[in-house]
Amino acid sequence: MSMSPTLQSTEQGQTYQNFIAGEWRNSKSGATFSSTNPANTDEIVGYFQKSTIADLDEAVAAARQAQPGWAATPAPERGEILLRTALLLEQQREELATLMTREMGKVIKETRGDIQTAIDVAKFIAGEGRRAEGETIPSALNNKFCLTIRQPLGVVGIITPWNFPLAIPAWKTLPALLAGNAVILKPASDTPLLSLKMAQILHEAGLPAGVLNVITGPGGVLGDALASHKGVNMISLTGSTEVGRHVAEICGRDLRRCTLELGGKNAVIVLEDADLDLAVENVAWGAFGTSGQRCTATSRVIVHKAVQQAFTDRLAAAAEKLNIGNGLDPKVDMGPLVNKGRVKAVHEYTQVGQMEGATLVTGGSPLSDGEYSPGAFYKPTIFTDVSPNMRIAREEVFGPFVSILPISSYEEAVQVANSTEYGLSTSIFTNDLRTTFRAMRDIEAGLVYFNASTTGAEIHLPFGGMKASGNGHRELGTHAVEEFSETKSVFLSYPPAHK
Ligand code: UN1
Repeated sequence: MSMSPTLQSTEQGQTYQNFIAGEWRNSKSGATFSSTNPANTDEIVGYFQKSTIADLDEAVAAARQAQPGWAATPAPERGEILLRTALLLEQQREELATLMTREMGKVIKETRGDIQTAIDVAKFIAGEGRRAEGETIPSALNNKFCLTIRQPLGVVGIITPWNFPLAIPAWKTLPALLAGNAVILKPASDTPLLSLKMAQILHEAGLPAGVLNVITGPGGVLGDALASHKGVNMISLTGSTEVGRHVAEICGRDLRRCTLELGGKNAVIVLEDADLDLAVENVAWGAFGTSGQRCTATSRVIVHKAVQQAFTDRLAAAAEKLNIGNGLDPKVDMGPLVNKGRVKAVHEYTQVGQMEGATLVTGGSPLSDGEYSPGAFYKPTIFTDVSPNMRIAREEVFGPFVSILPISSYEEAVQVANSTEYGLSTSIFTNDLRTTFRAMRDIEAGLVYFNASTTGAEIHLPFGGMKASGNGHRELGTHAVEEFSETKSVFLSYPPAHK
């Protein structure tokens, strides 16, 4: 297969193509859009295809054509391709991390982690190719044997966000492929580059043409068309709760399988007996790491009144110490937001917090002077004396923005923690074993941490949220491949012959 040179070099402003049927192709629209560096929006990272429904139709046709052959390939062989992918990703880790920081903004230490997540997923899922694909289960009847087999769904449409430009595309695409599906991947328009890189690497690793197709372009048009396409059997989306509801409605009309990972309003509970320095360190990381742009970011701290002042002072000191700048500089702790639109959106929440009567402790404005002026920077922002009914206590901000809510008991802390529509990740700082076990039971969240940040999920455990943080599915973990498979129950009877 011939590889277009477009992905080989990373000169500023080069044009990238869609990956369809094993080939690099321009969009039929003839139009492109640019992706810029959020630390310096004058720097164009690349131009990408502004794809249309005609391009999507081509991608779906290619996927449908390739899928039966891929499904017929033994699962261990499918796994081998993922293992080779992991090794290629390892070789290119530094180059890919640098590109990701340039395109998305998060600091190089974090983009290395993002690539590492993809490597870990590739290795873990590769091994799934050699596991039994089903169960054998005793029958209730004589002379009967029962088993289950797992089969691919067909073509899976994957829609990914910009905050984990490789990790999330990888953790959806690789299990979908291992299960024998063909995939159409539509990455976020702020960060399409790493998905194209992943396609290139998978094909170098031996993935047949048409099994993975990547198209870039406007989420509204392409997302809706993908979710309603008669040639697509399933949608897997990570994004906002608003977009998730919309996509689920479209899928619902055709009863198309749809798995959603959506927003969060993740809380850290700091009880009276907490190790305050440990709590401060972890809240600073959870709230300001990735500039707060994670679905698992810490955006509320529910803190016992007895330690509220001490905690707030120490957190403010930690926030003010953060070195903000271009994430490629290894001394920088926090990079920009993904674009200037996000800066505006976060700043609106600062104004909402002030109008609602919460106390601004630190931050609360964009950073736009001098070296910051061409970038999308916002100061780490802390509000205290926030009450649970305020919008800044309920709505996902997706920025370096944290609300401190005082409480006076464990019971009140749990009630406040559970009082939003979301249920993704909650952490509790306590040294009391009884409180630990009660919280494990009482917290309404798919991820519950103790004495740690709300971020930092491990790929071999199920990942996902309760309530409006998803629609009841879990990704990753030991059942990652099931999300992308049909299960068939098989009943074999072998009664004695009739004569
Ligand atoms: C997300 O923000 O969409 O636990 C996922 C974490 C990451 C995953 C976040 N590993 O924060």
